[in-house]
Amino acid sequence: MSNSAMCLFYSPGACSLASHIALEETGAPFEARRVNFAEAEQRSPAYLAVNPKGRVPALRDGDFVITENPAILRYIARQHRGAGLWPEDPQAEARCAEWLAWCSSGLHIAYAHIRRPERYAAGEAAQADVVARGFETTRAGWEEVERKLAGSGDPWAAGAGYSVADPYLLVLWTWGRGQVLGYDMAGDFPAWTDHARRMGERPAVRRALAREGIAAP
Ligand SMILES: N[C@@H](CCC(=O)N[C@@H](CS)C(=O)NCC(=O)O)C(=O)O
Repeated sequence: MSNSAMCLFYSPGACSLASHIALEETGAPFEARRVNFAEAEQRSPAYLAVNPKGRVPALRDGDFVITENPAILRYIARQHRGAGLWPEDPQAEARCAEWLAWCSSGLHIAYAHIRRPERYAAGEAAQADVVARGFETTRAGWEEVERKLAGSGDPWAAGAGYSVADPYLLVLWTWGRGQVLGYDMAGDFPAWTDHARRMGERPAVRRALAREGIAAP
C-alpha cells in the first residue's frame, strides 16, 4: 500500500469512470482531478506532462504515473488487496483480465470509430464509412457482452466475486444508454442491465457516479 493518496485524472462519463469506481471501492482516500475536455485540457502542456498520450485516465501515486485503464485498474486492485478487487483464483483472474482487455482494445475502440473517426480515416467519405462500420461493430460487441453475461449465471463479470472488470462494464453500459448509441439497454440487453443495476446498488459506485454527474442505472 502506498503512503500518499493516489490522484486520478478523469473526465465525467469517460472510460476513466471505471478507475474512479475502483478507487471508491478501496475505501482509501484519493484525489479525483477533472480534466476539462470542453477546454481541450487533455492536450494542455500541464496535462501532457502527466500523460503525454493526452487521454484519461491517468493515475498518479507519488512520483509514479500509470496510464491505460486495464493497467490502472490492476494497480489499484493490487495496492489495495484487502478490497478484493482482483481475483485470486487463476481462472477468475484470467476471466477478469480477459474482460479488461476486451473492454479497452475491442469494445472501446469500436465505439471510438463512431466518436473519433478522424483517428481512423482522413477523407470525409472514408470517415463516414468508419462511423457506419463503428455502429455495426459496436452493436455486435454489445450483443456479445449480453450473450456472455446472460450465459454465465454469475452475478459478476469474473464469476461469483466482484472485480475491477465490473466497473469497466458499467462504463460501456452507460455509453450504450447515451445519446450517441441510444440503445434500449433494459429491453435489448437485459442481463447487462441487471448487472448495471447491481452495480448501482454499491455505495462506491453511487459515489463515483454522483461525483461525475451521471444518473444511476
Ligand atoms: N487506451 C486508453 C484509452 C483512453 C481514452 O481514449 N480515453 C478517452 C476518454 S474515454 C480520452 O481521453 N479521450 C480524449 C481525446 O480523445 O482527446 C485506456 O484504455 O485507458
